[in-house]
Amino acid sequence: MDAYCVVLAPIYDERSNEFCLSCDLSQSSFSTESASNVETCFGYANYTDARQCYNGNPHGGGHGGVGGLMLDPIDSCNDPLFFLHHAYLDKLWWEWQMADLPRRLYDMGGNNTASQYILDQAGLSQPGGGGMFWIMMGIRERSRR
Ligand SMILES: [Cu+2]
Repeated sequence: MDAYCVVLAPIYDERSNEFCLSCDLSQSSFSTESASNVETCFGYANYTDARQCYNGNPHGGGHGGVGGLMLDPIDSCNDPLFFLHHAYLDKLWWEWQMADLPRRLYDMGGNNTASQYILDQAGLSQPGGGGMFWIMMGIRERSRR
């Protein structure tokens, strides 16, 4: 298969000077976004269970179904499909909240940080370890160049 590069904008990327869109469509991953899975998530009554369900599938199914750049936990936001996918997840989330207002607006639980896997990919540590401060300082330094 030929590889094509779509350069969206001149952005800084430590791994290369060119940032390419890529995909590797997977029907099996897309199928995890089925209506029945979405209904299963909608059926959870508390934030912790619903969040875990939505985050697994349909969230993971959208990333995995497109593949390529959308699988990158840090850079997937550079793919325009990321915003289409996450706008849909926001819609699903709002529908879940509206099913039991106002209780679901304030229901919280679990971690309020990214998973350790995501933090590892970004070179970050859990908050409280001082790592975030130095990462933020690095971003600030980078933006001055
Ligand atoms: Cu996502």
